[in-house]
Amino acid sequence: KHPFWETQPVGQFKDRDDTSLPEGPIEDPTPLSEVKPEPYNLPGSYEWTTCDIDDDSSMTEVYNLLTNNYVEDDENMFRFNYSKEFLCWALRPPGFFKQWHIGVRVKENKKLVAFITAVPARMRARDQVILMAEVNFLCVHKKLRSKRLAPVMIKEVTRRVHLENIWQATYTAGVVLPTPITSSQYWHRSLNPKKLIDVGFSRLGARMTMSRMIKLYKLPDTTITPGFRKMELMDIPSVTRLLRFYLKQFVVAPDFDEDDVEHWLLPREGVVNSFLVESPETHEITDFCSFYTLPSSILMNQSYSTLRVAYSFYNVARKTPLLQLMNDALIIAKKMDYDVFNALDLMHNGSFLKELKFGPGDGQLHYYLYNYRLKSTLKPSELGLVLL
Ligand code: YNC
Ligand code: MG
Repeated sequence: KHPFWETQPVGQFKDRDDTSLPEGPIEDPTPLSEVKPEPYNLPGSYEWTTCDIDDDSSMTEVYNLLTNNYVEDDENMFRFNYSKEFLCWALRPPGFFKQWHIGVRVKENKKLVAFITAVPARMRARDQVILMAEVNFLCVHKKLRSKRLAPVMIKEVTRRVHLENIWQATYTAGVVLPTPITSSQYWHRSLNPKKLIDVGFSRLGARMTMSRMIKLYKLPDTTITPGFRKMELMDIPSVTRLLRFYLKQFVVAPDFDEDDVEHWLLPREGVVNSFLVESPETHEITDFCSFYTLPSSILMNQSYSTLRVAYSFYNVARKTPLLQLMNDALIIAKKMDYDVFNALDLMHNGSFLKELKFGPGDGQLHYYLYNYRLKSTLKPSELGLVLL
């Protein structure tokens, strides 16, 4: 059923109920001298390329490939439209490797037709902290699908990760592969219900009118929590402490240090937004929330070409109730003119989704580990990881 994945060190469906298998790495590392030094073979008319994210013309090639060929919803109405600024952020975290930004070109005309990336990240699984690769942006041009190019790309990124002496990876996909560590669901909170209906993102339910709908999703103009403000450079130590403390409780979560927090959570216009609560009395940082910006192209609409979408990232409510903190995040997102706010049912998100009028989306996002076995499937609430 999965001729490629069955050959890989991942949890296999046949072993699902085998509780005798130990938790941890599936295969031991091999000496670096045994890692294949040259790239895998591609079909004759294609060649490998390393995409230089710093170079504007190669960035444009990557941007165009993804804009036209990356992930769509089941009905092919929307397609992710990661911005160049977002891609620069996602692909250049602390310690990134240029050679992990991998492209495939047509030899004859040098056209970029496929892409895959990895970035390093310290990940904790129970009490083990492991340096892993986060694999993302796997994309094959629409005209080259189903030719088994994806397995070659996955093997090549694996080889380049191994060359850095890294043997585990994490990734997410909308498709079921052997074997998810958890499966989560997206929930959507309308901010601009009229546009969402006009573009076919939402539908007016029975006994619902446009004006009732607009009223239902109305939000105040200003945030409610005293001391709620944008995160700044000086907040990095407090935010790191808050986040590290919070993420401890999950079975799998990133192990963020101050450099990671600076990279992943310091606000970047049009890419990532972070807010916190500074106690007006003690000036202590008590709570934190963040969301990233990932618009979707609207594929067939006369009036609109893009959906402005905010995605919940990491949120920590220590003093402010999470419900109130996330309501403030919605208020800010609405003011910033996002059309919809998305959140997965991970971490403690399940506790506010219904009350804050998020509705369940269709389709799931499956989380995977490469070369690391967990004894059992996690509940989404046991996972403390958001991938981009
Ligand atoms: C997928 N999303 O099952 P089997 S997510 C992983 N992730 O293999 P072909 C996938 N594997 O089942 P196509 C996958 N989708 O026969 C398919 N596969 O064992 C498997 N879509 O290959 C599939 N981006 O080349 C099958 O398929 C084999 O031409 C079939 O290409 C697939 O970034 C794809 O959804 C996804 O661009 C490239 O459909 C193409 O269809 C496409 O014949 C639109 O491939 C965009 C899209 C995927 C987004 C993502 C995470 C990727 C993770 C990859 C795995 C990383 C493993 C860890 C490596 C480092 C290890 C260390 C250390
Ligand atoms: Mg293919």
